[in-house]
Amino acid sequence: KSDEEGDLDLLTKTKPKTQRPPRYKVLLLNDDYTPMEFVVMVLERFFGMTHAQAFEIMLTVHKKGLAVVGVFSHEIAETKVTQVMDFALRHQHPLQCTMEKEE
Ligand code: NFA
Repeated sequence: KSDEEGDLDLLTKTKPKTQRPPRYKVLLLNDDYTPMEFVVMVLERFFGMTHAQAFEIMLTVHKKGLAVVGVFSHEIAETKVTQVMDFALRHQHPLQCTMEKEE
């Protein structure tokens, strides 16, 4: 550290922030047509949930309109969204999955 700066940060309590990589919430959205069993299967298959966990989260989405189904790095979150959207499309269900930055 330069002489000019001295230990001012010590007095003013500025603390260098340690950067953490941003995290992304993956959201599942409710709709009127996708079968409940299909949503449960999606949560088991792509988010590693047990059947009981998957059923519980599915019901939350159904009742509240949406739920966070996981929090990941940008790359993993994108992969999850793509996997769910591809799978839903292949089975001709309108299920929607999106991601958003945490905080
Ligand atoms: N609302 C859908 C139904 O009643 C079930 C569903 C749950 C869809 C969660 C999408 C997400 N068949």
